[in-house]
Amino acid sequence: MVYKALTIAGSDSGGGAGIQADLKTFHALEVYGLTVITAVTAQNTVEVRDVYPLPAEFVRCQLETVAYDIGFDSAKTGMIYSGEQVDVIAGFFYENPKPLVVDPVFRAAVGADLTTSRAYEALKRKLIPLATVVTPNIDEASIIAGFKVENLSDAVRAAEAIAELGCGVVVVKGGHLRGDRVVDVVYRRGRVRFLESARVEGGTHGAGCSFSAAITAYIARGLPVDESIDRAKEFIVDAIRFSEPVGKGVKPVNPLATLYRDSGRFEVISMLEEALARIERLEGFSKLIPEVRSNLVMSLPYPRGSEDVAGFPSRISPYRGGVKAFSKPEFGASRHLARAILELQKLGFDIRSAINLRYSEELVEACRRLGFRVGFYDRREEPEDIKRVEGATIPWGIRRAVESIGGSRPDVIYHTGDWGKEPMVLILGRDPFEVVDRLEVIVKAISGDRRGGASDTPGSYHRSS
Ligand code: PXL
Repeated sequence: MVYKALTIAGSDSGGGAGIQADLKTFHALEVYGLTVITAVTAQNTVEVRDVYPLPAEFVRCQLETVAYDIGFDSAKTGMIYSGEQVDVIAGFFYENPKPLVVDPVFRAAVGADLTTSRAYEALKRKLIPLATVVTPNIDEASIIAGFKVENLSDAVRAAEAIAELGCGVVVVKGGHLRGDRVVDVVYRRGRVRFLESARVEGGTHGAGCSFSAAITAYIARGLPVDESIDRAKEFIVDAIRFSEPVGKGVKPVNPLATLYRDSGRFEVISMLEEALARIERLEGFSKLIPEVRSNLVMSLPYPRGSEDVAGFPSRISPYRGGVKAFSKPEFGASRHLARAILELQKLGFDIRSAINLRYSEELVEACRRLGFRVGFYDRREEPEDIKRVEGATIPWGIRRAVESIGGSRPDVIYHTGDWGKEPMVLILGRDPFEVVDRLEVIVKAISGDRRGGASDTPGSYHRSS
């Protein structure tokens, strides 16, 4: 079964908004995407340099061509440049009714007009009345409703006024209102509902496009409109939170974060199992296991918290001269190591895996000699206000350790303990295989030392730049 959705929007050459955001969103939600392009923009993360609208007749041609052979279960509109284009699109949906999400797009986030005044008059009079859902932000809602929206009750009044134009549901997005929570107004036939979320840090280029595309995709898959809106909200919060810089300006949202996270689950578990097997074969490793025992962890891409980090619930223990884990890896099985790698990722490092080892000067020295970048923090220097917050110690320590090596990517981090706190060494890596590669050279170097000879492992092992 293939579900299909259509987007009618502008192309963003920067890849973050418009057609590009919509297609990523459709496919992330397992919906086949069709595209009717209204305009081509020349833009990046800093500016919209130019806009090249396509003739209304060519918009019609694209619409009729995809509808004739392929068809679609739902559609959305984004940037529509000219009044003639709106006329063509409204004419098409008047003749061929389909679930339609209208996302009014008037200005780019970087501040350029993406439409004409004749177009938004036509949008209001001809297209919005045909819409199943309309998704203005407060600026767009102000323009359509004809008064300035400054707070939540204005947003409700604006939603009411827009609904009067004849559409089904109006979602006035509250992202541009102040406050540490974001509240969207969902209005349908005299009933108001509020959709709340925490305000997340992150880039927002393409957020409106991805949100409306997600609603469209869920509708294409047959979900009721209200549930489609609720799920789209969750989807967009994740996409904003995991936005990544691609240029010097506004970060685009990341509609693929959820998909990559979900698809990484099997790989994370199987890599941990394979890496553990290598550790169990590693002669002399049991001496490196601390009192609290070792754990080996790996996070999913774009982890939300320790629930997205897998490790061994039983930990790794000395066993008959070697080592063993008496459980399979599971998500949520580590708190300490999870906090460490989550903090390292927050600092921008591609470090998704770690193991903890018993501290010794000899071990730290060996790591240095092997050319690893070794960060250090002193737990006795932990400020009182950090101590009081549950779970804050490790992130604080990780930040200190990274500072201790000038902000560069660490390969190893250690601390020498405090009252009741065992000193510990963490070996870090992109994935558990890199961690085990490092363990292998470390174990070899240490046993070489014990035999009295110098290590023959080249320092060039250290791969990160
Ligand atoms: O996010 C609104 C938007 C929609 N469509 C295109 C855009 C933008 C913002 O830049 O460029 C093509």
